[in-house]
Amino acid sequence: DDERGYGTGTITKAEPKTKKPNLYKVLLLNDDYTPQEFVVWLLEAVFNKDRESATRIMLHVHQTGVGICGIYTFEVAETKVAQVLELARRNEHPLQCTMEKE
Ligand code: TYC
Repeated sequence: DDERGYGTGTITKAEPKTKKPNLYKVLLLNDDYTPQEFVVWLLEAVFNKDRESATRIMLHVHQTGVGICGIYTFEVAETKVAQVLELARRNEHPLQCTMEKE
């Protein structure tokens, strides 16, 4: 728009921004060695789950092999996967975590 002159500006209308971000599921994988309590603690610490949801997700992974911890934009999902792998590594657990486009 031209705010300096009269009648020379182009009239524009802002369209609402409707572009949706790509979303990614963060998946936790089962293994035979990581303690159940560590997985519950991690779901609380990294994914902001309460104890009840964390326990439900952990048991689902334990029983089926894989489960969804949450759905996030790319950078948030990447950060959470990295946090899980670093915490698992620091505690010498083989816990695996990955992300998958929705
Ligand atoms: N299967 C593990 C055990 O019996 C518990 C576990 C649950 C491990 C979920 C990983 O993502 C996982 N100690």
